[in-house]
Amino acid sequence: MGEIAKEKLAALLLEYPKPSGIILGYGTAGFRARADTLPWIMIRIGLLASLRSKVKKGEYRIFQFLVHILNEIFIPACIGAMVTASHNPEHDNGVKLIDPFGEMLDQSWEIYASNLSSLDDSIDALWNYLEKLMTQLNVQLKDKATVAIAYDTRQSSPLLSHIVQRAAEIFNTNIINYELMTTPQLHYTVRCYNDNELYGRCTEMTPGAKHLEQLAIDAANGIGAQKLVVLQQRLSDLFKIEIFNDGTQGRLNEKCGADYVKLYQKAPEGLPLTNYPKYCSIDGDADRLIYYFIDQNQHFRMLDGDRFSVLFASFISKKLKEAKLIDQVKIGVIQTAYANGSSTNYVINTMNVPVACVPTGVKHLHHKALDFDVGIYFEANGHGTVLFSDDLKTRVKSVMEDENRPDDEKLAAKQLHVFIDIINETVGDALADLLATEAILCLMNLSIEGWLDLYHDLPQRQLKVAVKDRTMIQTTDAERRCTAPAHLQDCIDELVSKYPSGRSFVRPSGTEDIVRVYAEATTQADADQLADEVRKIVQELTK
Ligand code: 16G
Ligand code: ZN
Repeated sequence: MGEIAKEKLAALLLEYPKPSGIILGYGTAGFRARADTLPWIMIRIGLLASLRSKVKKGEYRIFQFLVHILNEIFIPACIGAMVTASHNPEHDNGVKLIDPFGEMLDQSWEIYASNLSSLDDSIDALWNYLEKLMTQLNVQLKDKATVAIAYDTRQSSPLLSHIVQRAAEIFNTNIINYELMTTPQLHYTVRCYNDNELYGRCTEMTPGAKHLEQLAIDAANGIGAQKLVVLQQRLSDLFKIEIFNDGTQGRLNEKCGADYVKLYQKAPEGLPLTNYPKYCSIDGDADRLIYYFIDQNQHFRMLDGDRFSVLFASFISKKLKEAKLIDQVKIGVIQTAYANGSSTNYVINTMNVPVACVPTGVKHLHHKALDFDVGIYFEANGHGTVLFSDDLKTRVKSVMEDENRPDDEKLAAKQLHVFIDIINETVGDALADLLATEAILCLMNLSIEGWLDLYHDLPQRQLKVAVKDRTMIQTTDAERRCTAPAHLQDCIDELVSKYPSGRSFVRPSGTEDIVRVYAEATTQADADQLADEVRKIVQELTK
């Protein structure tokens, strides 16, 4: 078996050779680069997905004991491989692996991904590494594996995912090809598969008899558009949605999508700001969501990730109180340094909910959210979700079903139960978040203006700084403070102290070869100036 597999792999390497001099690390978003430079890495990711599945065999199967009795101990856990470059331009692509619980690939495996990536096309060297890795992981080529593959609407995606499939198949892998899916859908699907569908099935919600307000959605010309059409039809009696940038004309993520709206703080092209009470944008693989509307003064107003945290946390606390569950529940909001200071202040001081700050990157937020019974996390870019502990889920259900409880307590528990059902706990999911948001606005009788008015953002500015070597910048305290180069933090502190409510931090980007500067203050002019002063000092100290 080994010889044949080795030959097949050698042939695949010849077919999709690694360009010379290319270096690609498995970062926060998996592997990501220009699509035409990626085929070779798909071979490595296919192999790795297969190994990961072999290692995780049966571990997450409920009824494992039955499986055992049936002598099928080698049922592998399903690993996901998602081919997408999310909000990045159409010409980029990427791939990332999804672990059995629907979460991102365990950090301890990122190094194997990067090691495989660093090896060139020499079949002997690669084979050698794979054999060593298999010994270390205690798995064999003949062990079965299951890999679920899906991809976004990029032109390059079918070929790239096909390479993942062919590589994985060399390692005795059963492939489930879901073809076109959003990233969160694949996360959720992997989780359901591994839990024998006990975790959930794809469900939608019905918040009550009330009609929801109309919503215009910019689908970034991505995969979300196709999935939104299904929602649109299923929800047509309850909720009228209009889909723009549905992929029939414009290009993926080009002047549209959540990232564009967030970055430029303006409406996307291809979506007319006409008479809709509210609008939203998702990104190319539908895991980010940003809302906006035009206010009475004809100003563009945006609601980003921080706003979802506040809305979701308000709703959940309210329902927990109504269901008389709040006292026993540890609830927390998880943010990054990019969260607007006003949102942090509101959550802590008005809502009395603790806030944890973690480094940028979904995996950090997700991990921290597991510390709570209700862990609400969002990055300012609109990626986020809510995690509920099993214990709380059980308690919510028991209140809902307790005949001795008053009706209002049971109703609140039921609403929480529905919320838990809607939300995609495996990862931030623009479509699930959108449904949850609409349901909450309706149930709390809150308009989009009312939602925006909960607190007032501090003006902020973000800048990119090109430096010789971005790793010169080192940070601590969830990226809020610098430890290197020397004196940088002292200089930032001094600059910040000159501005009322000033705050600023710098961090090396994990996705681009630049350093990012963030500043906020009480006026836009101050925020701009502070950001610029910090930029200068970064340039000075990294020369
Ligand atoms: C990646 C991360 C995102 C983070 C961004 C930061 C995931 C799935 N995505 O896109 O969470 O906000 O990187 O980029 O983790 P930066 O390091 O370039 O600022
Ligand atoms: Zn995305």
